[in-house]
Amino acid sequence: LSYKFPEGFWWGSATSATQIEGAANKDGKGKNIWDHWYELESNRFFNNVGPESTSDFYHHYKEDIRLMKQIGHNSFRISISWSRLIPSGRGEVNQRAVSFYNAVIDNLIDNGIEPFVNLYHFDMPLDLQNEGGWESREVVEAYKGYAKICFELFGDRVKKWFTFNEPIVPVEAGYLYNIHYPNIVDFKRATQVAYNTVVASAKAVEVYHSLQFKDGKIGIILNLTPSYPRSDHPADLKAARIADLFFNRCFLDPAVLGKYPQELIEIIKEYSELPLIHDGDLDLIKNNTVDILGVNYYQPRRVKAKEYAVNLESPLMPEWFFDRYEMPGRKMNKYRGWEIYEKGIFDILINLKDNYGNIESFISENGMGVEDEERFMQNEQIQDDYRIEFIREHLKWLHKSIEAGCNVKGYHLWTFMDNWSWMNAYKNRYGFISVNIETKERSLKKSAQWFTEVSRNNGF
Ligand code: BGP
Repeated sequence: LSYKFPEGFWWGSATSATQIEGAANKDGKGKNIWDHWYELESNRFFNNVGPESTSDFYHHYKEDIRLMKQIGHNSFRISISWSRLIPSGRGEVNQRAVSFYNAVIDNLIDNGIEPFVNLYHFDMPLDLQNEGGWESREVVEAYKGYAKICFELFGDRVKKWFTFNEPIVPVEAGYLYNIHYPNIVDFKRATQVAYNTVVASAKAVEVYHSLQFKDGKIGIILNLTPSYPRSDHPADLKAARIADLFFNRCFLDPAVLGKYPQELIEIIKEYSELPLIHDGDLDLIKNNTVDILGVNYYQPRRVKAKEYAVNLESPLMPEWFFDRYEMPGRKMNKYRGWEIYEKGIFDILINLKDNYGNIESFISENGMGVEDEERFMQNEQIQDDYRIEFIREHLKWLHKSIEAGCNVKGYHLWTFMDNWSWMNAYKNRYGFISVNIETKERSLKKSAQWFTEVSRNNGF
């Protein structure tokens, strides 16, 4: 083997409740913002494929876990659907949801697959959104209560917990760029949402640690997007630093170091207002840093200094401070339009080693979305050689980072099987396994077979 990984390396994949479970209106599940938005906008956004059925993991989980085992997974990330477990977000617990998650967790463990469980993957219960969502401190308290219930119900068996997946996404998509529900464009409110999420995460960490589970760890999953400046010119360097502050460090620093970067505070104070901070918050954040960090990595951000002065009449956005830069010659995923830059994974991990105490981490998402993947069907199998190459090249850099001393423990692909996605429905396929959306039939792509060998051999 040219690339041998350390003993016990975590091989697997990740998914989220809303994207795979289906059964969105069944067995007592309450509505979340996605169920609601889908009802409102299905024709416009989702080609009529929605979270109500998607890949129907809810009814196929046994078969899916068998497939996971077959392709060599030793770990798998799910998320719990808050509105399935607690239909109104607080109050009564839905016992059918408890049975479902117990069955999934037990089935994974029985098959030698360690469950990694995330508490929040963009899926606010609708009743709580109607109370203000993440802008409301009562909702933060409701989340704390939900987290505690999850730990108490499943913490005897689940040893890897995550408070949030990509908390920047609801901020950007829901409160800045008008892409996700509640479709608000307001920097000040976005700042409050981001801040309250950090507080909520710290509260969940505090509760988890107070329950003193043996061998358990709790972390957060961040989409760390390295910001590369166009040149060494000080203005470009500053632009890249500011992009990094807004998109990475606003969550990374409080979660891992227990404090916000001063430069970010100064920028926000100068152009907007700091969020509402409650007494004791800053100590809470300081004292409840995470044990482990999941890193989602898809593509870098190429930035340069602004070419033209900001229009001060336009709404405040992070992009006030930098422009995007189309680097000539960059390698693209031609099936989706995202840049592929494998070394980004190494740069992120070296940064964690050098500036974040070499916190224990793993790659919690990385993957390649491809439109119309059926066109690569041959001999009844999707021949996704492009995905094999994509994973292999990222793994090489991951291996290099381990050699360089980075404390990185695993690799999870996004995703196990094709699933419904927030804005693309079933357009971009990411899975090792393809799913026929009509019949729900599962079949292994070529990459699944390749990955089986990699995980069994612990390298390639
Ligand atoms: C990440 C999310 C996932 C997933 C993935 C792919 O940001 O954590 O939920 O959807 O991106 O993105 P998309 O489905 O938009 O192609």
